[in-house]
Amino acid sequence: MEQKGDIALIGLAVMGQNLILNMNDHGYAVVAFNRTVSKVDDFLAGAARGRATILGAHSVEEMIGLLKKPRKIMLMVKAGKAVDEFIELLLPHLEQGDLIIDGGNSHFPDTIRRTKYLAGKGILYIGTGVSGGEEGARHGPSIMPGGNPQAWPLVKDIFQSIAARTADGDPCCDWVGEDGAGHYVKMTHNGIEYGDMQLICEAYQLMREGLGLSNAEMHEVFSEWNKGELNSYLIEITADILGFKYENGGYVVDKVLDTAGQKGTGKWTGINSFELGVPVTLIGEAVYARCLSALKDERVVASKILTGPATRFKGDKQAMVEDIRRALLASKIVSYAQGFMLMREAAGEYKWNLNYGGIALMWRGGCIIRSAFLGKIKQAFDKNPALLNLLLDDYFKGVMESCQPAWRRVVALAVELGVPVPAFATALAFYDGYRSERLPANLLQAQRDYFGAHTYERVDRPRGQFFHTNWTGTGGSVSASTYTV
Ligand code: 2AM
Repeated sequence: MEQKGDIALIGLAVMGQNLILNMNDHGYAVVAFNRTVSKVDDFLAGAARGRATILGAHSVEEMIGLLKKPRKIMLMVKAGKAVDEFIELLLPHLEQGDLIIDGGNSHFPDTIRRTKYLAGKGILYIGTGVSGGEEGARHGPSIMPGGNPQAWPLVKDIFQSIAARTADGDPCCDWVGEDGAGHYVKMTHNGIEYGDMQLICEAYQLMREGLGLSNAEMHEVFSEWNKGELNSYLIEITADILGFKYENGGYVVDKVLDTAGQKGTGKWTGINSFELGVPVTLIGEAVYARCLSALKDERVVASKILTGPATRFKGDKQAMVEDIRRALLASKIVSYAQGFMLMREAAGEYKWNLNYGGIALMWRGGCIIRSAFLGKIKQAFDKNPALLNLLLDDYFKGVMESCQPAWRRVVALAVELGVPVPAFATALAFYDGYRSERLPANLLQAQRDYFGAHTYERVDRPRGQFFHTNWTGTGGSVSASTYTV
């Protein structure tokens, strides 16, 4: 009997190829296809050489014929138009109950739209986040699938077998939720990744510019940090980078131009946080920090015109390095707290039933933000699935308390020295705002009522009753009734 594939994968760039090899290692027969068909033969003769259960297809028809039913077809193509185009190419060949999976970095509204569109045609759809880069795809990524719930049993075994595993053996893959939930959680993951990277960069900048530490010294510091609470992939690679030299000497990191690129997932997280009204300030600052870094030419001009303080650090460097570690940890807790606040709001808005402990577990291994810390977040949500905010969990509250004095010293020092620490500072401002029973929004509401008769609620009256004051004696006592916040 002709060999048939358990699943097909379209898109033979490195991520696609590596996912195929990973699935094949776990005993699945995979059909490989690509828009540029020559890449199929290149793959079969190259990375897939000698693997009898990786089957090449040279047309959509051939690929369909090589699949067991119900057919499962995974797209690993460029996000956007390419996904819609492939869906249309596949549709005439599919039967009710077949499944299309999009494993690219699609924007979640597209995934919501596609899930609904295909459900109307009796075709199942999954949009899944896949994180971990090329290495992850090959040996164990974090996989965050969402879409049509009926589709999950069809690929659960495949996905969970190829995913990364935690030290306890749990797969870093579980069902996230309906329609766009998987891609939403992946987007939030990427936003948090932006935040984590920015925090590490601020710690580096403070140690370098503020304390005058060398790359070799910072390599040691990050290696040390990686042994404790901050243990994570990003701290680990930072230590590596700071120790990495060209063959003829000289540190690579010192030669890298200081302008950041971005592909847009951090920006999407920021935009969505505005839309949902959730103060995800740290990711926002991380995106803006990349934008500011990209203004290299302007900064070069400004650096010759604008001045800063002449202050030098004169204290105990070793003690300040420990303070910076604590500032990083506390800021990171705020960032994750904000990320989970965002997902909670999104779950309400888009009608998803998200499992927050499950999400922390999916991020625990395989992906770029993998860390020991996510194990603690998982524990917090296991203890209390309805936890209002991570900061209110006993463990995290304790860490915040022990880090707080150091965190304030670090932000104060950065301000004194003129070293920009937007993420450290915004995290601290959020913490102080979140723990404030009273904020100055009383004055803000008064201003709004003063110039626009937007009305205000009163501290001594039930919520929902609105008042207007005739502040100037000429504005009248009629409020602006059509205004909604
Ligand atoms: P290609 O090899 O034919 O360029 C990553 O770019 C993957 O997405 C590649 O497999 C690439 O196919 C595919 N891809 C990019 N744009 C595409 C499009 N518009 N239609 C189909 N596949 C596309």
